Amino acid sequence: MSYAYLFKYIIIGDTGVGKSCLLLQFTDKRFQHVHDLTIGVEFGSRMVSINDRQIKLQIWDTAGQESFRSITRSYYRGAAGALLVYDITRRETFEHLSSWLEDARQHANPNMTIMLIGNKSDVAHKRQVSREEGEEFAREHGLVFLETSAKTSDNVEEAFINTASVICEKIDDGLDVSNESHGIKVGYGAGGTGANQGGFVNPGAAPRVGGGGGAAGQCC
Ligand SMILES: Nc1nc2c(ncn2[C@@H]2O[C@H](COP(=O)(O)OP(=O)(O)OP(=O)(O)O)[C@@H](O)[C@H]2O)c(=O)[nH]1
Ligand SMILES: [Mg+2]
Repeated sequence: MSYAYLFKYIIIGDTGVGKSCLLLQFTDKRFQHVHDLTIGVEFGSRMVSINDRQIKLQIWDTAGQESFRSITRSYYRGAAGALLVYDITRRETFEHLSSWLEDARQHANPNMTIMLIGNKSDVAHKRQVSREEGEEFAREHGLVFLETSAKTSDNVEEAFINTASVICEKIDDGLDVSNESHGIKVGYGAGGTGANQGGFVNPGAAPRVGGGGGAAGQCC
């Protein structure tokens, strides 16, 4: 299936916050109850439509465990968007956000759009971080913010699609799409491969995205 643009995303945040479940809900509309610890990095992709333009999202789901942190860092390069996820029922995952942001600022390109996500909104009775605190953190650090539930799918579409809309706005404002470090590839007819794909990637093999030809134009 052809696409106008491909955007590369990464999903980051502490182990167990629901990164893989968010991806699974977005690509397959399924929820997984067990914590199937991500080893290294996994990926999925899906087409979305933003103002009638087909955008392919290529999403890299990273391992939150500390021991994988150096591998995760190698995936920031060339990402157009990041979902930075914490668990609203575990305060320490919110407290670690600054350290994740520091990594992102150090290793990602400065134009990367970061969406802050407070996940597990369905278990509000165990909430340890208020919505207001999430909003405040996002405001302070210039991030977009949403609370989601990978279980009920609440706001999951919005998290991925709103991030793409912000990237589209940046393209319309003149972001250089020919610079592969921006994590954007210009489509070329039937170059896309369709929705709902996933797979496992050798943790040692850093992805290479971008460098696509074609004229830059209005995105959305
Ligand atoms: N109630 C509820 N549970 C969730 C939600 N999202 C994830 N979980 C559960 O949280 C646990 C961890 O989810 P994962 O998606 O595997 O977490 P992860 O962030 O990918 O963890 P790592 O791969 O170790 O970094 C699993 O038991 C999920 O079922 C949610 O929105 N609501
Ligand atoms: Mg995972």
